[in-house]
Amino acid sequence: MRALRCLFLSLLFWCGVARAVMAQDLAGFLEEELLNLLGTEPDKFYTVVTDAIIGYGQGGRIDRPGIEAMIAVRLGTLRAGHYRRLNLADLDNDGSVTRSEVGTVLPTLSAGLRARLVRLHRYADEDADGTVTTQELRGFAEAEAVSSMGAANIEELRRIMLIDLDRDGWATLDELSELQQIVG
Ligand SMILES: [Ca+2]
Ligand SMILES: [Ca+2]
Repeated sequence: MRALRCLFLSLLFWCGVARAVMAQDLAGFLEEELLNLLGTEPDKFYTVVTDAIIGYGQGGRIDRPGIEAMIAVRLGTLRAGHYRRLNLADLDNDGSVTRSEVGTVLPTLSAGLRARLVRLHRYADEDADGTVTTQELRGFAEAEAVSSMGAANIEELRRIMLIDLDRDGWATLDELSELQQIVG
């Protein structure tokens, strides 16, 4: 009986050692970049990862193409909004917004929106020829979308893949829990 108890205790001890070694290996496995990322605001990053996996992943996991798709969807929504802010003045629907079209629309807008439309038109008209071409409008919408979403936030979304501890190409909720246990 005593021998059995010893065996049991010794098993418990070695299981503990094995777990500690595994945790250490995993911690060593974590890239410095990830630790830096977690260092400042780990909870914020955990939320970003959870939202991404639940919102855009499948079966509790997400891969690199899934993350790129998520970024594209978010940017697309923002781009459409910014595009619309200027495109509402494309009265002849030819894809370009001229200064004269803006002038026609202005009286129908509130004072705040009038100033905004003029400002946006001037800003989007890259070559300052008075017409915002389709190309200029698209460039403007894209730049505004990236700026709204924040280049740093986009990069943070791409860094979600750093939690892929077993390097199988999927960032999973299980790996996130594992990471939370190691890092705290
Ligand atoms: Ca037009
Ligand atoms: Ca132009």
